[in-house]
Amino acid sequence: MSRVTLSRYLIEQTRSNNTPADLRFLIEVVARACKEISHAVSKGALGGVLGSAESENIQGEVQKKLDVLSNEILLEANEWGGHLAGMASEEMDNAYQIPGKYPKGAYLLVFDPLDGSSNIDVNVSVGTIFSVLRCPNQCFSQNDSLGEEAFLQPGTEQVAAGYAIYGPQTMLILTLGHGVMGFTLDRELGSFVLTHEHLQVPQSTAEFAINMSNQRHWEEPVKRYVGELLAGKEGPLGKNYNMRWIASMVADVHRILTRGGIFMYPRDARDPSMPGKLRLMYEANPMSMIIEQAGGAATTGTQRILDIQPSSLHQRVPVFLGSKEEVERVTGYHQA
Ligand code: P6P
Repeated sequence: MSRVTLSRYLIEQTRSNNTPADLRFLIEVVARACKEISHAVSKGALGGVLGSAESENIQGEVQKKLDVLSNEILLEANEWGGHLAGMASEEMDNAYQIPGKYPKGAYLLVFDPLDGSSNIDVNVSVGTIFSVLRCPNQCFSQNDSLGEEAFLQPGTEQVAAGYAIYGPQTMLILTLGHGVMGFTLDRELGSFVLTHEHLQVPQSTAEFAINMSNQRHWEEPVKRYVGELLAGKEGPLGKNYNMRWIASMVADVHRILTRGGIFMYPRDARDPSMPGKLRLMYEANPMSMIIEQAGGAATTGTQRILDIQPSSLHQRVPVFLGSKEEVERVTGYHQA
C-alpha cells in the first residue's frame, strides 16, 4: 500500500469531510513545528537545551530551556500564516497577539508546547499537546488586541485536537472530529506517515495510572476506587490490575489510547484552592476530545470535561479519562 503522508490524509479529509483549507494548513504548520521540537528534544545534552531556563511560568513552575524553545518554535511557525486570530500557551500569561504585519485568520491555537518537561533531563518521553478552536464573532476582523474571553469555549467547540509524542518514535496523534489517526515520523522522508487508523480505546481494562504518592490527600470516592483496584481478584472488581505512572500526560494517555487504561489526576487536599493539577484548555480538553473520539470517556469525576464552560485560560480541573467502563465506575462513586 502506498504510504499516506499527513499532507495526503488532510487533502483526502478535505474531500470527504469538507475540512477547510486553512484548517488543513494549520495542522500542517503545527506538525512541522513538532518535527522541529522533536529534533531539539532528541539532541539532549548535545544541544545545550537541557536544564532550567532560570524563569517561571504563570503556573509558578520553573521553565526548562526546552519549554521556552518549544513555545517559541510554535509561535514563530504559526504567527505569519494568516490562519490564526491568536494563540495561547501554558508558557505565556496572556493570549498571544498576531503581529500587525501579518493577516489574521479564523482559528485559535492553544497548546502546551512541551508537556512532561520534568522528564526531559532524565530522557523520558515528553510531548506537545494542541487544541484548535474557531475565533468567535469574527474576532479576527477586530484590530484591537484579542482578549482571553475569545478562548474561553467549552471543549465541545474544538474543531481539532492532537499531540506529538517524542519517544522511541516521534508520533502525531490527530483528530478532526472524525476519529483518531496516528502518524509516525519517517525521519528519512521528513514526513509524518499514517500508521494507525481510527484508534480505539478498549472499553474495559486492567491497568490504571495515578500518582500513588498523593493517596492520603485524595477525596473519598478516589480512595474507594483505587482501593478496589488494589484489592484485585479478591476484591469487589474481581480482577487484578496493573499500574503505570510515567508522569508525562502525553506518554500515559498514548499508552491508554493504544492498549486501554484509566488515567487519573484528581483534586487533592494538598492545595484546596487548586481543583487538580492539569490545565483544562491545553491538557484536559484536547486529550478528552481525542479519548472520546476513540470511544473512551473523560470526566472531572462529576461532569464531562468537554462540557465545562472555562472561566480562565489557565484553570485546572480534575481528570479521569480512558476506558469507558472504568471512567464511568469512578465517576459513579463521586455521585454516591
Ligand atoms: P506529578 C507534567 O508536569 C504534568 O503536567 C503531566 O504531564 C503529568 O501527567 C503530571 O504533570 C505529573 O504530575 O504530580 O505526578 O509529577
